[in-house]
Amino acid sequence: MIRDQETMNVLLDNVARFVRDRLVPNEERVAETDEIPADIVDDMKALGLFGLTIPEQYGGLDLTMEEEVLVMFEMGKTSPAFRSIFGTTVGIGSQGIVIDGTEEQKAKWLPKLASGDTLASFALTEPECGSDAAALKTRAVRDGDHYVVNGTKRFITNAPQAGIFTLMARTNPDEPRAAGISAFIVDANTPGISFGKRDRKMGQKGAHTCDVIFENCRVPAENVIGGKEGVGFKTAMKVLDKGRIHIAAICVGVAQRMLDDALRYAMERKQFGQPIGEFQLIQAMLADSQTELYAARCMVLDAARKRDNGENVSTEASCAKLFASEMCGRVADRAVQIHGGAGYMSEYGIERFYRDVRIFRIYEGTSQIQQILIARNMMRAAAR
Ligand code: COS
Repeated sequence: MIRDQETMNVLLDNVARFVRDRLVPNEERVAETDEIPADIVDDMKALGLFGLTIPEQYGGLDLTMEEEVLVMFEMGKTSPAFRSIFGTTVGIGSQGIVIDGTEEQKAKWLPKLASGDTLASFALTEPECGSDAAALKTRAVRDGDHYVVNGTKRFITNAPQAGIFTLMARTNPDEPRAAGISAFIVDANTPGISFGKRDRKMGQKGAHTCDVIFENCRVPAENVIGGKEGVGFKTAMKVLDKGRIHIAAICVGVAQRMLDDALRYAMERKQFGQPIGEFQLIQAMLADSQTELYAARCMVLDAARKRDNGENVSTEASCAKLFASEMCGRVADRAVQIHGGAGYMSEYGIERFYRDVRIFRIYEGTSQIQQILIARNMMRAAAR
């Protein structure tokens, strides 16, 4: 749902200009230094990027899902690490509070997130629990008006910079699966939190992940999201339904960028006396990529509109994430192939995208988890 087309056009123009003029020229620098320059983060704050999805009354832009994916289609046209620095705050880090938080929790935390003064991270994954999220072991034991948290969270995006964590921990040890899990807002400065060393990753230099270790960390009981124990897994799943549409939109944006680069190269690069784009085998790769990209864009927009209509989009979110992330991987592969030897060389940038996009098929639920979710939802619907 687009609330006001004119305002939306201004926002999309601003984001497109920012991507073209500020981010694209800094892609290599970020890849080399593994840091996003502070002045770029300041510009992102000024543009309102940290508050895209936060309700207006708390200082955000309160974008609908359709508006959000349109912004992500633009944001995707540069290194995905740029999206990552604000992506956890507008996405999985904040949405637990937005969707299930109490009024007091929203008023206390959301304004700081919307301005970008505080970054939010999502702490679900653990060393022994990735796809099987309901098996998490981090414990939160009630002690007076606090909970004492112990456990380790793994591969947590933006953890080194985070001001708060949306933490999923087990409050009921007698409930070994989802019903024993609660969601918490945890201030990153709470004593008892320490960080592992920064992970060395295949791609997305500039986007940082690490372990977050909780040792007798005392979290106020008032920080249980929604004030209710035992529903934290559901909060996490609702957050991921939305997050998966967001990631699918980014996949569309990055695939568009890679295809634009491949098309330009195919029209410039000459072999056998003519631009390689004149050869039908190159054309097939361009056409297949364009077709799949179009399909993914349509799916993402449809899932977003359905969510805006208040429909349950668990299946659509998984379909969009599955198709768009796999499409993005295929487009990356073809873009490298069209570039030939140059595609393998760092200075052309396309090999960097090839590495950067590999994670899209893994995080916020692997392709295999999306397949399981889709099939399960189909069978449940058929049984009803
Ligand atoms: N919205 C609201 N509630 C949901 C939900 C959703 N999208 N999905 C599940 N739930 C509820 C279920 O209804 C169930 O509640 P009831 O017992 O009251 O009916 C509860 O949550 C448990 O759900 P389920 O039984 O489906 O849990 P499972 O352990 O079988 O599996 C999967 C859940 C595999 C889908 C889940 O663990 C998952 O998404 N794993 C991937 C995790 C992930 O994406 N990690 C990435 C880390 S973040 S970068």
